[in-house]
Amino acid sequence: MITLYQFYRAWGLPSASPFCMKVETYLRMANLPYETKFINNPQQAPKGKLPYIQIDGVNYPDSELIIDELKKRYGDALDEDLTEQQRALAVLLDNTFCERMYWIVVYMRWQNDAGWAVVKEGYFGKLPAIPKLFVPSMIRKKMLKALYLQGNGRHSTEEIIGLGCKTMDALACILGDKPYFLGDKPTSIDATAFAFIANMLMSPINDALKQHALQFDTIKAYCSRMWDIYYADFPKPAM
Ligand SMILES: N[C@@H](CCC(=O)N[C@@H](CS)C(=O)NCC(=O)O)C(=O)O
Repeated sequence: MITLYQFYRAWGLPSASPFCMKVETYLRMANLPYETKFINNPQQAPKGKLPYIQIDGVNYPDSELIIDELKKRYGDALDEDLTEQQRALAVLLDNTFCERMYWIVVYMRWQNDAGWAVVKEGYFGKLPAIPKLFVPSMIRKKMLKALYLQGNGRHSTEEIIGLGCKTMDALACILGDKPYFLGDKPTSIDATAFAFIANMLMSPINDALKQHALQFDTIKAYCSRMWDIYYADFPKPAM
């Protein structure tokens, strides 16, 4: 049995962490039976970040390495028909979501004050009174430091929204009128794409980036389609 360790569910999403949602979506897409264990503190994870999975007592951290491991162990039926060029595009799309979009989402959640107000309540609202006094600001400080070191933390909100919209335009162009990112059939890159797109379109943070993405009917329909197929057991959040 595969055990997926991830954050507690939030905002009506399978996870407010796009990386956790990416792995859970992949498990569902690949029809791999799994159980979920929820934890609050990523310091308990092998590399201090979530998600990680456990198979036969062995831990595998990092969404990309997890999916590589799952493909190696259980086969890769989802991607078997892809051409070499499509496989290459999938790698670049994964990099775009996980390395570019992620830091834009992090900025809009932790550095932008409007996003932070929603995150503070959504992530920490249920903490007992004493930790609630210092845990949110402690973690925000850590995230702001990470953003500063990564570089996005040095930009204004307007600059970040501009960069995010540019990437969203490119993603909408690649999706085009296709039902899935690489064609008529869902492939493993859709686990990543859907996790990030849902985390932007279905989160309660109503920023300019979300408003921009919502202008693409194709992106909205994609998000809705993926939800209906893979999360029919969850109520669908509004967009
Ligand atoms: N490269 C990792 C990134 C995972 C990641 O950044 N997870 C975040 C949540 S979205 C986390 O656990 N952060 C906790 C921390 O940095 O302390 C992956 O693909 O799984």
